[in-house]
Amino acid sequence: MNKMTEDYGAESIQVLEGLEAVRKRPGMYLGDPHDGSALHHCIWEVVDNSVDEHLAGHTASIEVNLHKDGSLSVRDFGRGIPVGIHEEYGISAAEVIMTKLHAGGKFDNSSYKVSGGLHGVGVSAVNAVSEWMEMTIHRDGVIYHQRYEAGVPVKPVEKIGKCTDTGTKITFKPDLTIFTHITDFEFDQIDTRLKETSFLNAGLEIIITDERDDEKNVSTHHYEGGLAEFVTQINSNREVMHQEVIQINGEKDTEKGPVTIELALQWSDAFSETIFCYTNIIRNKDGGTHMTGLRGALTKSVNNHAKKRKLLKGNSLSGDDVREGLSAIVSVKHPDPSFSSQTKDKLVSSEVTSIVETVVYEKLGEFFEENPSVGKLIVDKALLASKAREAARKARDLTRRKGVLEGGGLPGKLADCQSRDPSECEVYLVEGDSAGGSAKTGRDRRIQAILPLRGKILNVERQRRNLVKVFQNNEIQTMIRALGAGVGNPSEEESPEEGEFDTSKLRYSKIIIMTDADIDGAHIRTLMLTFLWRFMRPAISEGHVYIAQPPLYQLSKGRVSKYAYSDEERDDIIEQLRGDNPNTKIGVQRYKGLGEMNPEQLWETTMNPETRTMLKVTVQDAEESDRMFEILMGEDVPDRRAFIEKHAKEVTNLDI
Ligand code: 0RA
Repeated sequence: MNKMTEDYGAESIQVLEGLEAVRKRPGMYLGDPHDGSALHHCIWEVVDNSVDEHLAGHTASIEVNLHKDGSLSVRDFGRGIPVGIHEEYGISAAEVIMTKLHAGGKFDNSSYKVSGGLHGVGVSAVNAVSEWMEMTIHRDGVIYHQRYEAGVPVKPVEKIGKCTDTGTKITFKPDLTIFTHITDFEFDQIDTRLKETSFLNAGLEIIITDERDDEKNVSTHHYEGGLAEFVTQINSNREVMHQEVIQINGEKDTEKGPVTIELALQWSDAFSETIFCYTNIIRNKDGGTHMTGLRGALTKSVNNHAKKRKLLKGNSLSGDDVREGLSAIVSVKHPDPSFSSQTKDKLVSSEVTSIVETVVYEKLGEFFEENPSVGKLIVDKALLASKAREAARKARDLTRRKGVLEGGGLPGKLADCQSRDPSECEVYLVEGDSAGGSAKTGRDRRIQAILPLRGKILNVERQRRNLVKVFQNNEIQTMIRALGAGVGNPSEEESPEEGEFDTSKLRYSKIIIMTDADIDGAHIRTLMLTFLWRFMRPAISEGHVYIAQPPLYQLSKGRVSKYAYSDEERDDIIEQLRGDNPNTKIGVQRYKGLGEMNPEQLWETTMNPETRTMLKVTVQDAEESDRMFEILMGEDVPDRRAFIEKHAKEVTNLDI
């Protein structure tokens, strides 16, 4: 064995150990491998490298393809990963990047680290959790190629042809011994995220092609307008309060190098607040110091303007009030940022707070000076928000006191469970008294409580300015008292107020919505979710809310009876029951309402914790959920109509 091969071999072993760590603990490097987050993180990791090539000015376009066999490729037209022999490792630099954990940092090459150490774990971590990966590089007129299996190169980098262009293509197939449950790439999630990437990189074109269905699905993103265009798009279904998106740019030199900030913001008539924060093009979903700086500056400058123009009589406006209806993007470029975790969900570099705060306060002040009428609109809206919040607080107190007066506060309609240990208790919110009756009889009364709710509960989305009405509503009061954890989403930055919703006080760890399997049932379920989202959001975001899945059919042959939860399952069971005799005419009962089932059937099919299936309500994206509730449950009819027309063709199971 000559020296060269020996080195190569020794190197491989070390590399293998590095990547073995990722395979053993993928969660530490990439997020949860079971719920789709690590799976999709792999894509962002690979795409980020190509985005870097764009930032360095070498590629205008990135192509992402979802292939039929479950693999995915990312291609750019940049310089191509360097292939020369790496001094330290004695193997091709490209191979080092692909197989060495954090190899990105090893290249102390300023042209590579354009946007400043912005990467997560690097492409090698993705390689580690891939059944196979292939790298193709076009560079210096030559096509280079290398294949890996579970992160291990099958052979050294090879020349496989000639070319006239340049660029890099990485294809990988996730290893399904590592990823479970959610193992398919989700087009919508990829599309949303990469759209965001192209907004943040004005001029970069990203083309996503889903080849998995016979009919290809292609989505192209290319925005010259950058952040301002992003805000315009977020507010596209809303009435804006000023036509022009406010844009703010600033830069400050720090010990670590220059920090630049870019912001775009616009107020609309919405009730929610939408703020997206980024550091070096990476989304920080829990905000951080840039968010703190922005919020501080907003509260200060709106109050300042209100006082100057004598628009304010009483107390200062709170941050929550000022931000009602705001859509904003804040994007920071930092040479050496710190985050609270590997996944970069929150920026913690403390110097950023005052940089953002100073720049925004100054520029927003100028904007209000130049546009006093817009300033007044924003102050007036904040004043309305503040009044609504005050009225809601009073109504909430009243509800609480009334509960106490009526002795312990548990509503009469609640059939409570015996256990007092919330971790094992669950409450069914049931549509209608008759289903409620069956559920009461059929339940496990030790741990299952039943709360029957009458008919359609109030659509709280249409009462955003009239919260008093929400708190006075009977069914809603009943729910608040049964759950026992208060009501009202706590503000993120202000300390929680007495009586605001607090999951640690929940009397049940599972809140299960159980409605009929028909259109009305779906509507009632949506109304309940709307209420929970707007007034008890932590119950949803902390995973306490579930949707019961009652069967759609009972199928019987003689004394054998089976349940089907979908049309497909129904057909399968019919076939199975018929066996060899296609003429057996199987009894099919379609359940329209929970009330059609007797207590035993309800227990057996829907409520028995040992055998039931339930859907857990989760939140991928709080901002998108806000928009969906606004569109689907809010006041604006044309928006809803447009949404329904656009999505009507996706409906597969409609039973009127
Ligand atoms: C290191 C150095 C250079 C380019 C790259 C890496 C590079 C990496 C990736 C990953 C995906 N696409 C990429 N394109 C380029 C600079 C090489 C030079 O100076 O020519």
